[in-house]
Amino acid sequence: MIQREIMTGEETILGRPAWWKESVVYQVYWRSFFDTNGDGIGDLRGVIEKLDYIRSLGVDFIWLNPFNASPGVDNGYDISDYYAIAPEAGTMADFEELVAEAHRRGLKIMMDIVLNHTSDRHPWFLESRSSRDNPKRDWYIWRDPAPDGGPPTNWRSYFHPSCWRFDEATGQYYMHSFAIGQPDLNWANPEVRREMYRMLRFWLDKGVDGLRLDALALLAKPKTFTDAADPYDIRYLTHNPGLHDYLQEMNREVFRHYDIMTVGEVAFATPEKGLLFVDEERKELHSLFHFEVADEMPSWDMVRFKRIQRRWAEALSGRGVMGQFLNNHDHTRQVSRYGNDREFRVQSAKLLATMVHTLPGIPYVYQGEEIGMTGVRFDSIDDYRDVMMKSRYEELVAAGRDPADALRELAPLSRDNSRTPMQWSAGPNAGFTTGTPWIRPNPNHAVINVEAAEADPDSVLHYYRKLIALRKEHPVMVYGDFEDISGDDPHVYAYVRKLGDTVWLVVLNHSDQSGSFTLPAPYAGRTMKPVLGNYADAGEVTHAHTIRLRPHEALILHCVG
Ligand code: ISL
Ligand code: CA
Repeated sequence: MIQREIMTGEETILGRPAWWKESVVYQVYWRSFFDTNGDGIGDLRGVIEKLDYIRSLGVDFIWLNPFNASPGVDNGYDISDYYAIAPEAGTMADFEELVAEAHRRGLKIMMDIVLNHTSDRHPWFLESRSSRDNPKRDWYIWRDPAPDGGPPTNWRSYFHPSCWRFDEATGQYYMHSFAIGQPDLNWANPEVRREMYRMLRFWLDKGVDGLRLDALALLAKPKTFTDAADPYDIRYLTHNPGLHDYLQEMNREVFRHYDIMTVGEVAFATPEKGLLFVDEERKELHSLFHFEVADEMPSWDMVRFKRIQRRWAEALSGRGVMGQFLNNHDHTRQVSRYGNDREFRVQSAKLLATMVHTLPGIPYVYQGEEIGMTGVRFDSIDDYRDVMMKSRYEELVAAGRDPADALRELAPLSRDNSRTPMQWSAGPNAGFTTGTPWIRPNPNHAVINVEAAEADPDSVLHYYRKLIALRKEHPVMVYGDFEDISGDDPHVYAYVRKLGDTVWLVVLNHSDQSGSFTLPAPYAGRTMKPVLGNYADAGEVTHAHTIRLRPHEALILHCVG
């Protein structure tokens, strides 16, 4: 907890102080984290065994990707029983032990809740599809075929050319915004909403401390089911009328009765739309992830990134909170996608971390990011596992694309880049499993692994620990206001965080070349002490007007004079 005395009444960028605003979240994709029973799949007992490691990072929350019963069409985001644990993840006793053991270490557990759809094997859907007049028919989205017998609209799904699947038995189509095995729930039906709130309370009553709410922007469906002008621009599936009524009801029925943190996964959120989810006055969510970077900025573009950060800081300032992240289980590893994972991998990984942890918002660390893990390039589609990757590959090849060409195009942004096993050691299967891993490890686990990082004082891992520890003692990182003082410089990102009389300057040289930054007034000529730097010899800056920067150099400076 950050000391309070300096916070009373001060206007801060994250608004009034709250414990959850001071959090750092570590995302555990448990099926790739650590396998304890040799079946080649990570499990909850594996998370239990690694709790001391997670604790050693200094993080507050563990975000677990879904572990409910699921046929695994979309690696657990297709749930067939919200009240059961997937057998490959473990048992309810394992989950309860994980919560207890995490709490014993001062760690909180954030569950990943899939509200928009279930598995097509869920009993609710089996009932719904059994007949047109089944009481659960209206729990899902069913429509008659179009006049030509085809799908009701031309809408695509995230994974397939159409979001409609014809059901022979009842002669109607059902809607699936994602995989065919993920039928969308009908949130306009109060029975569905009531049941989902009951499910949330079940898990919160077990001691869950946070909720990551999956695909939240899709809960409300378009008012009219008519063809989209551009079926590829799937914005029409998101931010439809009624969405905020559902979230305000969810807050009234569930969230406000627990001392938790919620974070919404909100695709296609702009700062203006995002504020509607997290404005504290509106009592919906505590925080959100937007995707203006991860979904809409395919490769690094510093100027675009700066503008996105400025717009979000201005829109949310003092009113709402966002999560800061550059990768997760859906988005390839940040040092490969947005940094330099070759000759400057270590410095680049540290620079990106410094940026995520010093920009306004709650920082998220995706497993393996803390040791600078990189994306992967498998040379056969058979080595990939992700339903999104495989269905897009099939679509391209069916359209006549050369298979090798299709693979080359899809590989860089494949979600499997982030799903290869956590690299614990240089040993077999990266120390992840004694069995056959469900997905091949990245061959570079021979050099990039936790064991090697622990032994190397200059490793990315030790840097993450220092960076996260800073947050616990310096409220300026959490609550300080934010001013970008580097304009549209395409390589150097420099911004000020200020809280009371504490002034920090963060200077980042996102480039393979050396660079420099000329300090604008009133910082020119000041004396600045290094708080943290990613080159061992980061020195004091005295009466400087220009700061010289090495390739991918990151500096956090405290203005003292
Ligand atoms: O990966 C994306 C597209 O680039 C994201 O937009 C993502 O697909 C979308 O925001 C929803 O993701 C979530 O729901 C999906 C699941 O496949 C993802 O793993 C999950 O993060 C369906 O449940
Ligand atoms: Ca296992």
